[in-house]
Amino acid sequence: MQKRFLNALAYKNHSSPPIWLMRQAGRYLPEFRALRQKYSFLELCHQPELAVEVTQQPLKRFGFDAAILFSDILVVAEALGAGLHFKEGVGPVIVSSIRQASDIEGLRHTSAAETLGYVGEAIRCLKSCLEVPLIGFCGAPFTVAGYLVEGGHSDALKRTKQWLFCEPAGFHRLLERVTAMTLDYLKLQIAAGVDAIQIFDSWAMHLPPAQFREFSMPYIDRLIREVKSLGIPVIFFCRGAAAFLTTLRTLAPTGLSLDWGCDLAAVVPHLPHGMAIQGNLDPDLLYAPLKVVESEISRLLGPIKGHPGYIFNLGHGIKPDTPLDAVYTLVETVRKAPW
Ligand code: 1CP
Repeated sequence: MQKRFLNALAYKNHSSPPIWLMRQAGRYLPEFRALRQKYSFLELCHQPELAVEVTQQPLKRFGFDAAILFSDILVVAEALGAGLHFKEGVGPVIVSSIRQASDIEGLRHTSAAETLGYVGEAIRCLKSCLEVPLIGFCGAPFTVAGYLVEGGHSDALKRTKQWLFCEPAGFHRLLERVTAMTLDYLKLQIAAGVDAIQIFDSWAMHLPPAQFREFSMPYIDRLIREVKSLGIPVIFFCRGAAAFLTTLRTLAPTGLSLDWGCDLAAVVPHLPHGMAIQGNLDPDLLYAPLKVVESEISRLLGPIKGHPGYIFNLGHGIKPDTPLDAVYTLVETVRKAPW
């Protein structure tokens, strides 16, 4: 297995930075859209042979240094029995949203082995054929709870914030349930063979720092400790990290993935020694002329040149209408960057 990505997580990469992209498997790829003509998004997740094929699509095209399992953070909500479907042109929809503490009783008591075994199957199959490390993942409990409460995408998490401000104890109970299921799910992924885990706190930026410390951090901390105790490196992606930097120092992920709102060069000197860093090109940059793509990548990489724990990535998921030319240019520019 080619190990540049794992070497960077271990702070031991001495060649040009490894590269993978958040949401690298997905709608910007014509081969993904072709499969989506035949199967729904959840069918692609649920059928291991299809999830394996989709996971490999971006590797075949771009030769990334890591694969990320094709799935979604919301399969945990589905496993909990909340009901999940993806509406064309809208996104995820939770069938029975959780609006108050009494709704938590309606969630299913189950194990990951019982409800998410198909993910383990896809991982085992991928491990037998991949030539690069495989990243497993989950949503941060706060982000998954946010989807459960809102019932789908939300611009401001109004109901979730109303709940946590008005009745914090009840909201913590929901976070406990999601965390327990998520832990079980991560253990299943690790037992099946993933080489690293990434935790996505995509909705952290809706919380003020004090509430991030109370409602997101302790649960993430638990996930990080557990994954590390199993000998697997863990990356934490925190959207809105700039607002939480001092607080984030108290977490100990193997690597921190920054969103595009952070100044990477300014953040790095303040990270604990040995913490890997991932990010953080603005995905919208990929709409720019290719010359601009090249120069902005050089601008990002200049100050971090030679860093043994740096992993190139975007600062959030790649957008569905991203031109493929820009992705080819991106990969080539990172690979050729002086290091
Ligand atoms: O074809 C389609 O219509 C489905 C589009 C799609 C895809 C390709 C969704 C629906 N999810 C995914 C895959 C996915 N989601 C992966 C696969 C691996 C890869 O990265 O290649 C991963 C890691 C995710 C993670 C995910 N899902 C996050 C965290 C990362 C982020 O973008 O912040 C979130 C928030 C979701 C929820 C979700 N699932 C799908 C959509 C469109 C959304 C976002 C909805 C919203 O805007 O709230």
